[in-house]
Parts: sequence; C-alpha cells; structure tokens
Amino acid sequence: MKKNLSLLLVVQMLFSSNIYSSKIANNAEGLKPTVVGNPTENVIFISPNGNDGNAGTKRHPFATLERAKQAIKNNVGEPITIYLREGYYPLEKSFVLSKNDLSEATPIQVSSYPGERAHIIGGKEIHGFTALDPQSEDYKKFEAEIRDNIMVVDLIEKGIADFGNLSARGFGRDIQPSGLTLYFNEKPMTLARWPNNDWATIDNVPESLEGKGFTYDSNRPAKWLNAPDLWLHGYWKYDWSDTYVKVASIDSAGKTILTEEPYSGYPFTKGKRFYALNLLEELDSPGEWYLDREKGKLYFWPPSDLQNAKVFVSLLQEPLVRIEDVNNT
Ligand SMILES: [Ca+2]
Repeated sequence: MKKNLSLLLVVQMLFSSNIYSSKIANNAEGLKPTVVGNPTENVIFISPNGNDGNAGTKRHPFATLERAKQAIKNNVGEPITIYLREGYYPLEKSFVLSKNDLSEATPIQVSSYPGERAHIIGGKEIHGFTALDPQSEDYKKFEAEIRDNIMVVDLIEKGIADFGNLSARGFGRDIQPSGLTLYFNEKPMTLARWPNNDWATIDNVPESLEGKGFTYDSNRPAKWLNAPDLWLHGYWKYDWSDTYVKVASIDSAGKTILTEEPYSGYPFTKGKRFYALNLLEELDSPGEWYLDREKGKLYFWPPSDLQNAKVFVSLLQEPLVRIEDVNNT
C-alpha cells in the first residue's frame, strides 16, 4: 500500500455475533484530553445528546461521526482524537474514512471517552412491543400455556421495510449478511428453532435424495408444512463444516425433507446433526423470536423484563466501519 497517509484508528470491535453490532472499547489510556473550543483543534467530542450544529467540544458535542469527519477534513498535521460519550450510535451506512478525509501524517484515534462505553450500532432501537390480543388470530397461533409470554411489534410501523434475508451461508461460502437479527440488552436472541438447545439427526439418505435431502424420524416437521421460509442449519458430514440450507418441501407421510440449491456443501450424511429455524411454529422458549416478513410483525418471548431493556434490530448490511487507502502505523 502506498504510504501516503498515516492513520491510527484505535477501534476495538467486540463483535457479538455478526457484523451488525459492536462496541468501541475504551482505549484512551495515556491520552490527555483537552477541552477545546474549536473542532479544528485536536480533540472532538460526540454524544448521543449532541447536535451536529454544535462546535464539537466537550460541553457542546456533535451528534454523529459523520459530522466529526467533516470537522477534521481540513486539519493539517495535528493528531486528532475523536471521543464518543456514553451511549448508542445507530448508523444507517458504513462510517468510511479514507485518505481524502485526512491530511497526510495525521493520526486519528476514535475512542469512547475514558471511563465510558460507546456502542456503534448498525440497527435501530425498537420500542412499543405489546402483548398479543386474546381476540386476535395471532393469539391462537401459540400454545395456550405460552401465548401470554409472546410480545409483538410492527416493524413497518417503525419505518423499517428492508429486513434482509436468510441466506445459504456457511463453510466454504462467501461471507454474507445474516438478515435482520434481534438484540436484547446487547445479546443476540435466537431465531425460533427446533430443537431448542439440542440437535436433530438425519435418519437416512436414500439414493434418490442423495445430495438434495434426507429422511427424519420425528413427527415434528409435520407442524412446518405452511412455514414460508424454513431453513436448516447443520453439520451435514463433518463436525467442522456447517451450512444453512433452505427447505424446498417436506413430505410428512414419507418423513422426507428436500432442500434447495446450493444444497448442503458436504453431502447430507446419515446420523449427522441439524436444527430447523425461522419458524413461528417453534417460538416456544424465552429468548426466541420470529419475523413475519410479509406483514413486518416481529414476535418475541423476552428472556427477562422488557420494560427496562434495550432492544435493537440489526439493519445495516455492510460493515460498520470501513477504512480505505490508508496506512496503519
Ligand atoms: Ca423453539
């Protein structure tokens, strides 16, 4: 890489489960933050309560990383620290730094403010879950003993229309976004699945299904015949190679599952393990959720008090932070 720019970006990503959510670690040890009145000086502050019309000072912080980037554009020579105050920073697109945003030999440090935790989130906070209406059709979809635990929210009403998609990702395949994921108090929740904590196993692979499907020994899949977007996640031949496979059809009489291309990668093998996911019919334990993509309704069994929880859905399908054509020294 051409050494035309020295950029030090101190961002430690602690990924929770995928590319959508990260925390910026407090990595400002040794720095002597100065409260400055002019954002062209070397310390810039951003706060969730800030305003991009502010000066970017500790007392009058910016609100966004994009505004901070603008402020440093014409800086010449001085090292710059960008402090994010405690809180959440939802991004609707990648935060991109490139040689065009910086001056030559100007190291940049992006960090949470000492003693605080800043979270850069590629998603949106969700409020307004309600219990299921006992008179509704939804209520009847769940077993009587659990239906009062299920909460629902309309994501379309919240301005969210693109939910992404589940994809045939896994071993040996290109990295792909995983589709919308639900986070509860910073932890990814479980897309409704069966079995809940264990695995099912392939009963057999008849010659006629080789590479494309298998038989099972359970009455459970008979519940899934109307599921619109049913997936399996499995270790189909080796315990080090897993892929996600979309189900094409289920024959509950013949106890057969047929899957879609590109199938499983390493072929389906008798006795190997998998679970089924993305099933409203299997939302039956705390922490599970399901999204009706057609209606935009998200169903969730909260693992603990929802009232005081932070709930986000991931939306961004590109990296949170991208650094282009720079040199890390
Ligand atoms: Ca379940």
